[in-house]
Amino acid sequence: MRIFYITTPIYYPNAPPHIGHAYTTIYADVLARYHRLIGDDVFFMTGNDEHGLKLQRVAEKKGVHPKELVDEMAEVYKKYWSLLDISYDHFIRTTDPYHEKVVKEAINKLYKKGLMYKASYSGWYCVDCEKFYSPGEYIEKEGKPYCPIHNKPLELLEEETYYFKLSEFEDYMKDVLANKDIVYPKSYATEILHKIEKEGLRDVSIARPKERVWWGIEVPFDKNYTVYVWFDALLNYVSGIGYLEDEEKFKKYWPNVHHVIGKDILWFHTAIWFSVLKALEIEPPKKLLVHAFLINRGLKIGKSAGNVIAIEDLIERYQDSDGVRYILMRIFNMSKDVDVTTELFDSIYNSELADTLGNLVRRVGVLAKKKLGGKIYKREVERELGARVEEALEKYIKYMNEFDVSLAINIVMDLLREANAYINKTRPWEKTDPGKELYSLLETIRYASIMLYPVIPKAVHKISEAFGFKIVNPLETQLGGVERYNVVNAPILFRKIQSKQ
Ligand code: ME8
Repeated sequence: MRIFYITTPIYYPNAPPHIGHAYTTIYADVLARYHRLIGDDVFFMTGNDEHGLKLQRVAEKKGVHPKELVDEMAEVYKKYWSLLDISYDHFIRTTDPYHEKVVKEAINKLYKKGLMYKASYSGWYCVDCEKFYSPGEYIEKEGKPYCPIHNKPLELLEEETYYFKLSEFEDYMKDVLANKDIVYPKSYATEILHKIEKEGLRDVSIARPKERVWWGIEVPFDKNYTVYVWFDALLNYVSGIGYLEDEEKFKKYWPNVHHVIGKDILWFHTAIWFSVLKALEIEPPKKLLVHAFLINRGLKIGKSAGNVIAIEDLIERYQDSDGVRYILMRIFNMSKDVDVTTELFDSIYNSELADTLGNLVRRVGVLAKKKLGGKIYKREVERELGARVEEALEKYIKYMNEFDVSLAINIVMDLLREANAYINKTRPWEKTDPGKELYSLLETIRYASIMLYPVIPKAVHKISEAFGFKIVNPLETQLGGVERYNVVNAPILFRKIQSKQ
């Protein structure tokens, strides 16, 4: 059995998740569901990044203890993920005791290896990114340094801290980025490689004085410091599968880890994460899947830009999680930012889910009941349509294995369009026994449904119940594999959206 471990970033619970977080999490969920469908042993992990100055400040502003805030927000995140039908196996929180233990042990290991030292640090900090910016990285406004992502003034910090000797990993990082096929799409690896070639790898501060940032994991060898939130957070990917606790579990999943992230956190997930792993004598991840941004009015969608689109509004507009999941996966783009507009979303929903899939299922369901009383026995599948099905499956598997969900979806949509054209051409409603046509169409719908299952699980369950087939591993079924369909109803899966807003 193949093993597939997939992670999302762990999100800052300073606010509820929005469409951008949904974009990443749904993508990871689709890959997790696909791998379960083809029989893999899957472990899918998401969670929250609960320490650090950002959370400390939000809690202070609200007048609550940060732990109270993050406890409450963990439930909020879980609620949203359940609304979106996210099938995670584990929800990790960086305040979980087993995680805190791993962070302390890991930092001790680095200290003992001589990979850390104490020195003073001064630099410009963005609290929203939880990151220092060096000159050349930040933008300037009226002579003042600003965060290029959040467009907010940076804060100047000067303090004694502990450094991690990142510079020692420069050659290692260059080699990994140039020669190992980890980062996908490859252009992101090239981008980081060029940055390292240009600027080198500088040591990074991985501790904060407690008097300033008290909301964090205490540095085990100096109680006046807390661990830098990014160092804490990255380790979730190993603590969540039993690192230093359950060696068997860790050994099983780690060699098969796939991290999904947005491009904003690429530096942390390459230069820093791969180096920390190397320092801990752990192999780099198998794959780092990086996607571009959802943007709105030219800006990355986010709380600070004030252009957030709420998940509940999307679910309401597209009636259920399936509509939202489908739209976001249909536009999913790893390399290019995608502009989010209601017109685009409505048109995908209407033309593909309502008019193409929904319409086909409804028409075939109605015909099957009317013409043959819902009982459609096995016939020879019409050759041309059957060939299209097999071709589509082959391409779908190829794209899904290459993590290209949107291309895989397009393949299925093309197949469904062919099936609609086939009905129009063969006119089964005019025949006394349209058994062959309907069986061919039902087989096409069965295959298309199974292929769409990772994206729209609820709708596919409805189809499978209405028509009487099982959602099985698409690699282990065959055309003509159903002896008899028992069509009990003709569901209306997606109601069209009429109004324009
Ligand atoms: O960075 N378009 O958490 P975060 C696409 N805690 N994706 C978007 C997006 C947008 N407009 N906005 C957010 C953190 N995302 C750290 C991670 S991991 C060890 C620690 C998604 O809450 C995208 O996946 O700021 C991005 O990388 C992530 O949310 C950032 O979430």
